[in-house]
Amino acid sequence: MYEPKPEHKFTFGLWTVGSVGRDPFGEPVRQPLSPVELVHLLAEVGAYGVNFHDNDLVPIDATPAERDRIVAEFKKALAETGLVVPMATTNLFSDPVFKDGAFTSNDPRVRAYALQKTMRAIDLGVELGARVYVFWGGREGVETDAAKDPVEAIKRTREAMNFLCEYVLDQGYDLKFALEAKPNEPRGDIYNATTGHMLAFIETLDHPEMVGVNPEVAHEHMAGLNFLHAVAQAWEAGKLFHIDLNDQAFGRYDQDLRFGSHNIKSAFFLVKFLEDVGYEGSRHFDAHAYRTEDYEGVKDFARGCMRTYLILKEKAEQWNADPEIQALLAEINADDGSTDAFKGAYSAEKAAALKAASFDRVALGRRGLAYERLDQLTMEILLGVR
Ligand code: DIG
Ligand code: MN
Ligand code: MN
Repeated sequence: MYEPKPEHKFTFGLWTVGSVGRDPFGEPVRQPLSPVELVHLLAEVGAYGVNFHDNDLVPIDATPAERDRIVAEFKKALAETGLVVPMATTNLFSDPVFKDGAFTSNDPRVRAYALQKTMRAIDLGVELGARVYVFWGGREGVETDAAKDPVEAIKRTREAMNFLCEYVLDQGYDLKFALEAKPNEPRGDIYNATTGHMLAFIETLDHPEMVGVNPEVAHEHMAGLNFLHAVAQAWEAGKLFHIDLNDQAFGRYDQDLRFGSHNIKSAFFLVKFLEDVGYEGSRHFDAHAYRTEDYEGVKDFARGCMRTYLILKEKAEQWNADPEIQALLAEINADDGSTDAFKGAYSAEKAAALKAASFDRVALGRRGLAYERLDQLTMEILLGVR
């Protein structure tokens, strides 16, 4: 029961199970594992795929010969384990050169270097089979708005994304871009702070059809938002190109907790949505184990992400099949047909008929909607007593 299989498309970044447990107030607690060792660890726990930032795999100062050796060894581990690489991304946030951002840096040389680094990282990702390329602008922000004009920052980001879309087209790569929002941390405020901001920004690009979003649970929660609503809006717009699953207490720093370990109810409605709509992308866990853990604990973390997803998937099937829940939903959404004449596209006749129509406002306001019963039934499924 709840054993991960390839068709579940569970993926992890090298940086997730490879996290050595460093935090702003503490040194690493785990010895680093090589990308090859991490691929074997992910295979052992039953993952489908592995993702990476360029420098998770190839150190930023590696020579071309070292790069080729590392890539060859990584490919060998992928072949041995059967793991695939659905997504790749660029580290444009760790090296000091990006301390004031990459694409939005005030230094044009840094902006140019960021483009060069990203093109090379895209080449590497495509070489390893990636079809989705994530952009998380962790340093694209400010601590003081004295430093940068936010309009200029938007224009620089747009220029970079347009350039890179043209690069992908020029190279003939089968690659889609997924933009990941976060409201803050490590910068005081990060531009394009939520998935909603990203959806608006995408429409201003030269090739919006190539660009979607990669919403992350923790990041929308940090903004105090309902993650399901962000995902649903992205899906409805045809822009849910990838997703970062984890968990997060509201009002905290980016915890990147094991999926479903903090907000079971919101995780349930998210899994139900992804399964109900037939989302076919990766279920990517951008999370890491508690700093207290050794590598056996890291495996527990990875297994827990996948098990919880599968348990909630089964709960969603139970919810969809529950006769009392379905009867309540039918009652709640009943339509007596009395407004059919007003539905659909506007017409002057419809407007005139609607303006002349009469409604029993008081009676409509008195109607009880049974959401308490509906939610209690949901909770009882989640609590395992139904
Ligand atoms: C952080 O949430 C970011 C980075 O880990 C990475 O660039 C992206 C990919 O999932 N998520
Ligand atoms: Mn995060
Ligand atoms: Mn993420």
